[in-house]
Amino acid sequence: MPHHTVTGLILKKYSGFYYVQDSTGRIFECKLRGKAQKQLILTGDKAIVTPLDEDHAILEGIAERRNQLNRPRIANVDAVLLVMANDCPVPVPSLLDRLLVLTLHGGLAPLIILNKCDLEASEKARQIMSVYPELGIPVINTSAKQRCGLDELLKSIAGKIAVFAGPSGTGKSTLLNNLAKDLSIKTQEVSNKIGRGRHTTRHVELYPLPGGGWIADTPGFSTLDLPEDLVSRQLAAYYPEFAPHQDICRFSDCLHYREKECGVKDALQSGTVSHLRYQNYVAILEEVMRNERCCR
Ligand SMILES: Nc1nc2c(ncn2[C@@H]2O[C@H](COP(=O)(O)OP(=O)(O)OP(=O)(O)O)[C@@H](O)[C@H]2O)c(=O)[nH]1
Ligand SMILES: [Mg+2]
Ligand SMILES: [Zn+2]
Repeated sequence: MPHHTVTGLILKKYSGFYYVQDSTGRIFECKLRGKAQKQLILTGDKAIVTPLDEDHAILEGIAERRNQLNRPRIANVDAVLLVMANDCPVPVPSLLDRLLVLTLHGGLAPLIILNKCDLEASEKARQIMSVYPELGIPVINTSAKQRCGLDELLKSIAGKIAVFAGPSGTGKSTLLNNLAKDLSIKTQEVSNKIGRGRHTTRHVELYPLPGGGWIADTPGFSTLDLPEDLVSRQLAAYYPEFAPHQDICRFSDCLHYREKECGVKDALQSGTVSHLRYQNYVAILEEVMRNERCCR
């Protein structure tokens, strides 16, 4: 007798098991059917499973993926939450711009979270507030500590798959703990380990949000590789504020770098384009050009 299959979302992979949540909220611990399936299955993939009982199922396969992030490894992401802190640590705008380039290059929607708004804003945090919202990149102020701004954040990611990214110590895990609805899976998993008190993010896991949607944590980082397939000509496209000035550039393939008669550099002189953003653009551009020269 053929069993009926159901579809669900892969919340995590753990010790050879896949945890799949169906539309009614049931979570199945799944084993992959046979050894035939060699394809990489990721957290965030839409799975087709055959339930065996209330809690167990066989993972038959996955549906086509909309997109895939490599850090963390997760599929079908709708929003990347770039978390910076008002202070402690002070935001690093060059890292933020690299994250933005990476996010936009992946075709994903970025959202900046400026956490720790209970602390006085550092100079760099004020810069972020003055530059990015004008570019159409939303900035949400939060305090995980005082539980401020969390409703606005929840509203902007409702029904979506969102993932945190950003430097260490900015409060990603604290935000997650304050946002996620049901941390039973997480608690369970910590106790399985060698009794470590702190939750260490070694695998990618989606946590359900109140009001629908899921969120994943990522360990922080201080450096970030650029996408391997990013070419110098593409980069300006990830700087939306350059667009209105490019028509004035003398060369249609202007990189807004060493060229003369460049509309973007004119806009920089007149203050329409921010120096901070342009500096970061040039730094990334030079790195991409170096890679193009030596590695391609
Ligand atoms: N003042 C203040 N401190 C906060 C806030 N959110 C988090 N913290 C503190 O900041 C420190 C780092 O928080 P985490 O949540 O571990 O930071 P993280 O981004 O997950 O760091 P990594 O996992 O290393 O990437 C902890 O001591 C938190 O208590 C906040 O809104 N305000
Ligand atoms: Mg963390
Ligand atoms: Zn130009």
